Amino acid sequence: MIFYELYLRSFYDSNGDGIGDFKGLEKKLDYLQNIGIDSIWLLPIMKSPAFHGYTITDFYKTNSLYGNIDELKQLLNEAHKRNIKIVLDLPINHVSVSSEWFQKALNDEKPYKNWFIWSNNKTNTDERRHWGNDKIWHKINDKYFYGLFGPGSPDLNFENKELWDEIKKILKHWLNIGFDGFRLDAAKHIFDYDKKNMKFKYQHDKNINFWIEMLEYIKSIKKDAIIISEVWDEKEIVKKYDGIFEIGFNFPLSYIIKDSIKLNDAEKFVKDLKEVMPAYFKKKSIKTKSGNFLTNHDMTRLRSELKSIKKSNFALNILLTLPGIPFIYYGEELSMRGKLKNVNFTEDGEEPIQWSEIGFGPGQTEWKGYKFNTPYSKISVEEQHKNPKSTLNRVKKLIKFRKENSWIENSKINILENDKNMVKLSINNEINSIIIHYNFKSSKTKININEDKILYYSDNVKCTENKTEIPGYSILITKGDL
Ligand code: ACG
Repeated sequence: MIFYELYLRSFYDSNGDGIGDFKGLEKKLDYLQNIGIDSIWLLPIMKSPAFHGYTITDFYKTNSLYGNIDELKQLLNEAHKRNIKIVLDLPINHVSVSSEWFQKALNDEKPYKNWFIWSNNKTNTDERRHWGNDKIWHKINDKYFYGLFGPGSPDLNFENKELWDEIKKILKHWLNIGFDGFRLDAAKHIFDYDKKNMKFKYQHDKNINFWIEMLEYIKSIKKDAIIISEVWDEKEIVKKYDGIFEIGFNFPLSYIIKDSIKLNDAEKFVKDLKEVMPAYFKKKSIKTKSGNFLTNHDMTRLRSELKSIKKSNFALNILLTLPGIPFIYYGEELSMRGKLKNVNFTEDGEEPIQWSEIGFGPGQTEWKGYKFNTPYSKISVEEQHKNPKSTLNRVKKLIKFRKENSWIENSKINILENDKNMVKLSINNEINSIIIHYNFKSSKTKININEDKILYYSDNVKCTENKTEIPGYSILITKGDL
């Protein structure tokens, strides 16, 4: 599986309003197929007043700017014809403040009033979020409500079992429309408020109980549904959720890859890799697959984070050669730029994909102006198609290799050699083996390898007798021995 995280608004516009839509994506499925993508994580597309779609006003409707249910069904159909699966992002931890549910709750209407969390005399309404220091209690009329992600998104109160049934209805609704699974937003936040002591507190056991029941329900409707969880935390917390979901985003890994490249430190890479992908170093079976990624829509884009195209291409090489499930954030295949001021302000990492060199034209989305990816800056699909050395063509070549060796997804890692600059590791299953050399240095390095053993390289290598020269920030893959 090769996943592509896709933000519809910035993808392809079919009706000239400058906003990407279902029909537009349908037109561009061939683009994704051509790169080798076989699975899409679609960021929220339900009715929402927010550009990001994470604050929902109606869980059963689509955002009309994106199209109607029939257009969505047709998109799913066309994707399935091409063997592309589409997984829906599902933010159920909270709703939009302007949703009917919350508006009715404000009027004390039942059952909605009990679907939210209200302050009482024990509440410290000045309590702050443990990251970013934002307020978590918000005043509306004469009441305070709990909204961990801000004043626009009151949290739902999952102590109330009625809501569990409502969520099941929502799950069924979207599965019946044809989605292949869900990306479960904010999975560690379902129970993050201790109502007894009126204090913020993660209750991981309760979260896990909730998700187990939801997952059983999903599987009873669609046996092979793909479930991906978002638990953004330290590895100790992520571990608590191991075995619950089929795929779990590996946040620690995303930092490790980027940091080791920044520091040119192959030793750090190896040491940390063993800690964040432990199941891939041991003989035992893997319970939750590692969802590998470099950045997502909540982060500064890869190219801006690493500040060099050589380094960001190297990171993509690592991403696509490790076991687990790789996720490419849209635009990463074009080295798009985007620097986030903070996690509450994600627009800067969600600029329109540029289809043509001039940055405007049919299909181009224009809902926001270019700040980081200006026309003629060589990030358009048109330009990159033409250039064999472009990131787009590199990614295509890399995915081709990955797909020809799809066994890598469920394989094991074995470190063979490692120093400050180089890692030599083998990737194996019972019947296959390859050896990967990662050069974390900016300059070339020589290794003892015969040309006839080479299977893949990211940048031209030079072979003389038994020696091969690998350029800086590049990889070389050779045949392994079982
Ligand atoms: C998801 C979506 C995001 C969305 C929401 C809300 C949730 O991807 O786009 O916001 O529907 C937290 C949550 C995540 C959440 C992000 C944005 N992402 O856990 O579910 O915020 C720390 C915290 C994390 C926190 C992270 C944010 O522990 O919980 O994520 O900071 O930066 C090390 C540590 C790790 C630490 C990191 C970073 O890795 O191990 O613990 O994480 O460093 O310091 C959207 C919009 C928002 C809007 C909301 C309603 O984007 O603007 O408010 O919807």
